[in-house]
Amino acid sequence: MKIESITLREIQMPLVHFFETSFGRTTHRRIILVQVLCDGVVGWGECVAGEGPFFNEEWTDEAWATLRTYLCPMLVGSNLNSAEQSAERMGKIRGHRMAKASIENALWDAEAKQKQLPLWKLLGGTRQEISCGVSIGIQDSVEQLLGKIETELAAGYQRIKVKVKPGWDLDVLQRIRSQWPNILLSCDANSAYTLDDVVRLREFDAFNLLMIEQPLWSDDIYQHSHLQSHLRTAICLDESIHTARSAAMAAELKSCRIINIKVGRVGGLSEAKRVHDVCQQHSIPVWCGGMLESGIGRAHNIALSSLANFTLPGDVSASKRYWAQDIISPEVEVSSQGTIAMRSEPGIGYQVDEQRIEKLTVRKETIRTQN
Ligand code: OSB
Ligand code: MG
Repeated sequence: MKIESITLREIQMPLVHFFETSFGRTTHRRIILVQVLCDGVVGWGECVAGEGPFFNEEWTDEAWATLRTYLCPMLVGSNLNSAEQSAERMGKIRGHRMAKASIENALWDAEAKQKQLPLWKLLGGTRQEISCGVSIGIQDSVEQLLGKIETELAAGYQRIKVKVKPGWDLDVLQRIRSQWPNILLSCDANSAYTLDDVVRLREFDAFNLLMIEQPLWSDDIYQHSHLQSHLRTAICLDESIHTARSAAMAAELKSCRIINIKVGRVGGLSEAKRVHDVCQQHSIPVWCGGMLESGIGRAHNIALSSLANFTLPGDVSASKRYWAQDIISPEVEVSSQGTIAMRSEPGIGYQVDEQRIEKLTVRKETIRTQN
C-alpha cells in the first residue's frame, strides 16, 4: 500500500446530552478525522483523544500537532505491506497512542477496501452481531439517572454502566438496585479512589455488579491486585492498559478479572488484537470501550468487537445517543435485543458523509510527499 497523502480534519459537534465522569463534563466534541489515500483508495480513522488531557495525556490540539509534525510525515510516501506495518514505523515515537491509532485504523479501512473485505473479517472477527451496553454519565440528580436507565433498558441495551465517584456511588447504586434487582449492572470510577477507600469499595460488593471499572490510579496495575484480592466484585481495567504487555502484567498480578479494550488507548487495531489474544490466553473476557466517538470511530469499534473473546456487552451504542446527526450512513442502530449487526460492505462498512464532514470542519490540512 503506497500512502499518497494523509488529510487531517478537525470537526466539532455538540453531544445530544452532556457526558460527565469523575474527571469532568463534556458537552461538545472536537474530533480529529484522518483520511488516508493509498493507491487511489480512501480509508478513514478517528482520533479518540478528549478535548483536554483528563482521561489520559492526549488531547485534541496536542494530537493534531503530533499527527502533522511527526506521524504523518513519517508515513506519507512509504509503501507498506499492510496497515499493521504502520504501527512498527510509528513505534519510534513514544506514547501518543490515540494519534497513532487514528492513522493505523484509517489504513486498516483502506486495506480492507483494497482487499474487498469487510474490516471485521480482515481483523479475524467471527461474530455476525455484537452485544451492546450503555455508559451513563453522572447526572444532575439520581432521578435523572434513573430516568435514563429506564429509557436505555426499554431500548434493549443488555448492560447498564454508571459512572461513580466519592459522593456519587453507594447511594446511587442502592437506588438503582432497589428498582432493578436483576439487570446486568456495572460502574466506572475513572480512577476516583485510592487504597485508603478499601472499606468503602468493599461495600460495592453488596450490589452484585458485573464489574467495577478502573477504581484506582490511571497509571496503576500493581495496587489494583491488592484491591482485587479484597473484593468479590471483578475489577475491570481501562486507563492503565496500554499494550498487550500491560494486559499480561495485569493478568499475572491478578489485578483484574475483566479488561476493557479501547482501540485508541492501545495505539491501534493491531495492538488491540494482541491485547485481545493475551486476554484470551489468560481467560480474561474483554469488551469494547467507547470514547464518545463519531460514526467513524464507532465503526472501527464494531469491527473489533466481532473478535471471539469480546464476550461481554461493550460501550458501543447507537449514533443517536450521541449525535443529532452522525457523519456516517446508515447511522449505527441497535436492535431491540441490544445488538448491532455486522455489515458486509468492504472496509468499515458505513458510508462516510463527506458533505456533512465538510460543513463541520474547522481546520483541514493535507500532508503529501515533497517530490
Ligand atoms: O472511561 O469508559 C470510559 C467516555 C469518555 C472517556 C472515558 C470513558 C467514557 C465512557 C463513554 O464511558 C463510553 C461511550 O459511550 O462512548
Ligand atoms: Mg472507563
